[in-house]
Amino acid sequence: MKALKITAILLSLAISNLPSGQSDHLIAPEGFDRPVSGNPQGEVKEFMYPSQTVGVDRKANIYLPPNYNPNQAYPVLYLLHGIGGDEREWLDQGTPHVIMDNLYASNKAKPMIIVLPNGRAMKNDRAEGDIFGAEPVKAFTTFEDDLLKDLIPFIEKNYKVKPGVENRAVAGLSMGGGQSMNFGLGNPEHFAWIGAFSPAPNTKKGDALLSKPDVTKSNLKLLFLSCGDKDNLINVTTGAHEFLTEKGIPHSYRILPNHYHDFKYWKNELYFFAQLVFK
Ligand code: FER
Repeated sequence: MKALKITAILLSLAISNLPSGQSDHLIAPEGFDRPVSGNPQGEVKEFMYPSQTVGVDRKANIYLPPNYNPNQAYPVLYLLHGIGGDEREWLDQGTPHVIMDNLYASNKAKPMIIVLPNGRAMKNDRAEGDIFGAEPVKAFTTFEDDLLKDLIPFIEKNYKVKPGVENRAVAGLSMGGGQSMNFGLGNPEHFAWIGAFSPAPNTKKGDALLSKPDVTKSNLKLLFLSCGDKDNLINVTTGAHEFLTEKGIPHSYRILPNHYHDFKYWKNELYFFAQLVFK
C-alpha cells in the first residue's frame, strides 16, 4: 500500500476561482486534444477476437503508440466506453489517439498499448434500441468474463505484452467507469491500475466492490476516481470515495469544478490518468 504514489486527495471545489496556473493538475492545457502536425502518430486498428463468453467473434480497436516496436513488450490499458457507446465511442468523441500522440511528443506518458473493446458483451452489441434495458445493461456485467477469458488472452497472444499485474490497467467513462471499478477491484490479481471517470450506478457497493481487500492493498498502484461536480451521477463517486476511505484503500479523488457528464470532462481525465499509469 505504501507503494501507492497518490493517496486520497480532497480537491477544493473553490479551486476554479484561483488564479490561472493553480488548477494545472485539474484542467488540461489548451490544445491537448488537437492534432499537432509533425507529431509522430500512433496507429489505430480495428480487429476481431473470438469470444467464448458471447459465442461470436467480437470487434474491438487497438492503439499502438508512435514508433511502436513489435519486438518490444508494452503494458496494456483497457479503455472502456459508456452506456450509449461501443468500441468506437472513445475514438470518435474522445480522440484518445490524439491525446496520447501529444503526450508522447512531450514525453509525458509511458509507451503503452491501449485496447478499446465493446463492453456490451452480447451478440448484438450495437448501442441501439433500449440501451437502458435489462439485457443490454446486464451485458456490461457479462463483459468481465469476455475481458478476462477472451480479450486479454487474445491480446497477449497477438502482441508482446509486459508480464505482471503492474502492467495491466483498466479505465473507463460512466458505465465503463463502473466496469473499471468492479473489474479492477474485483480482480486485483489482474489489474494494478484503475481509472473511473464519473462511474455509473453499475458500480458495486460495499464489500461486493472490494471482495479481496488484502490483495487489492498489496497490488494496487493507482485508483483514480473522479467526477465533475455538475454530473447527476456524482453520488456514485462520492459514495465509493467514502467507502474506500473507510476501508483504507488509497485513491486519487478528483472532483472537477464546473464539469458535466460529457467528453469535455472525460478527455480531460484521460489526459491526467494517462500521465500516471504504468509509472
Ligand atoms: C443509470 C444512469 C446512467 C445507469 C447507467 C447510466 C445502469 C450510464 C450512463 C453512461 O454510461 O453514460 O441509472 O444504470
